[in-house]
Amino acid sequence: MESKSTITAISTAPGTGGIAVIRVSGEDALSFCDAIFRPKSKSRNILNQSANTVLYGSIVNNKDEIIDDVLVTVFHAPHSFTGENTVEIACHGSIYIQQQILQLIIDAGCKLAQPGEFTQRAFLNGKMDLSQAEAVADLIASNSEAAHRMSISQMRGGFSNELMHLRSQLIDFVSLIELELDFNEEDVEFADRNQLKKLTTEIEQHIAKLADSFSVGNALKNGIPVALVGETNVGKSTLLNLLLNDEKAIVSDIHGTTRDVIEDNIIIRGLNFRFIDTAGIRNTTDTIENLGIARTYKQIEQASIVLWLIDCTQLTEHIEWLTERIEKRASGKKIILVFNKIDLVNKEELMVINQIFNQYEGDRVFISAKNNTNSEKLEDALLKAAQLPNIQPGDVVVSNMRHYEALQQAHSAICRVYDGLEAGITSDFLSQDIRECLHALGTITGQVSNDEILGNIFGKFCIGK
Ligand SMILES: Nc1nc2c(ncn2[C@@H]2O[C@H](COP(=O)(O)OP(=O)(O)OP(=O)(O)O)[C@@H](O)[C@H]2O)c(=O)[nH]1
Ligand SMILES: [Mg+2]
Repeated sequence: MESKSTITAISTAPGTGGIAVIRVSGEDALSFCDAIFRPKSKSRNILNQSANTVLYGSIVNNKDEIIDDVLVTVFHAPHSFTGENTVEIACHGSIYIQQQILQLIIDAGCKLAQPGEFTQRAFLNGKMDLSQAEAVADLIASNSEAAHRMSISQMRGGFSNELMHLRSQLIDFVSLIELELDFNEEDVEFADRNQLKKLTTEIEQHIAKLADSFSVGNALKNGIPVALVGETNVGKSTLLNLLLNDEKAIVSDIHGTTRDVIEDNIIIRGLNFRFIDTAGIRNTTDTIENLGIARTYKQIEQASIVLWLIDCTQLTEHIEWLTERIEKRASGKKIILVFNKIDLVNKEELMVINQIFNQYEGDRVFISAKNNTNSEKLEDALLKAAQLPNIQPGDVVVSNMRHYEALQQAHSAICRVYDGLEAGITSDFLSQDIRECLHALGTITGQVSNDEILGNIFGKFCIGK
């Protein structure tokens, strides 16, 4: 990447809006913008404007025609998001105006920014570390209170501070161990092994706690996976459509309508759930349907919550057969029994079907997916089953797979250090494992990175971010 070149992009969402913002960053940002800007007050221009202030004027083309009246905000390096000279032009949000202004800036010699290039520059210029830069993307994508809290805490450096603390402990540790290497001949031990074991345990626990938070972080970010399962025709797809408020899945009274997995996210009372409709479980010789049922089993295994739907009008004769198939795969997960089609049965019939599942302890809800009866109760049960800790502002929760994998590597390295101390291995081997732990943690914050890693991370951003 040529970090010296000046880049530009429309930073607001594509399309028409009240206003749009075009960002220009790099050494020549001020002069490129000054060339197309006519200030309202003749005595002022972008070049002599003080930093962090706003200037009112017009953007004009090379025929001196006015394109739009705009506000420009001027930032001087290093006090900007990217750490470079930056101008943000706020114009009226017509797509035509945005494109015209962008074109004029490019004609002045500016380059169109690559996806994520502004944030990448912020990282390369030391304005933030890699995990904070990644949090910018998460913050933009956050669609629930919890996801927002996680990403804002990460962007503001909550996670980075914890990693910095761990790294400094490890660096002290490794320096001490490596000092011993210098006196190898004399067989000295500067560092008290018991104290080192204590420190290693502390570091190990800290890393484990961060890694463990991923299950919560991942669920909050990508949605808590909820599988809708049961026999054919019990109303799984009807319930999915009701929850999503969309005719996403085909509903019919033909048994075995759904063959494939159909899924979508929905926020319920601030929590992100991922609902997964599946093929109904039954004994069938249909090859395609059996492939679908195999997928259902896989979804049960991957879900956190299983909604087991039962048709109140059809007392299944294969309860044991079915129970075995669902329970075997759902062990350790929250199962909610959902008795559907209560509009078709009376109270006595409902009691009978309820009793059939008496031996069953899980939560139960009685609904009519077709008539939207008791969906609030189902939501209550889902929220109770989700049992995610309440994320408080400032809590550090790992939600990024790359960070999680790095933490796992760091964890196994620090465990090796502990085992090494127990076994009394020599300092050179200890130092190798501590350095590996440091390396893994360094990949999260970007102290250790390469173009491939950066390309992977920033390539997934949108242009203009
Ligand atoms: N009366 C009534 N009918 C319902 C209710 N829920 C679903 N149905 C009907 O039951 C039939 C089957 O519904 P689906 O949602 O396709 O059932 P499914 O469980 O997805 O079935 P498969 O995809 O075949 O496994 C349809 O005719 C629905 O209209 C309900 O609460 N009350
Ligand atoms: Mg279906």
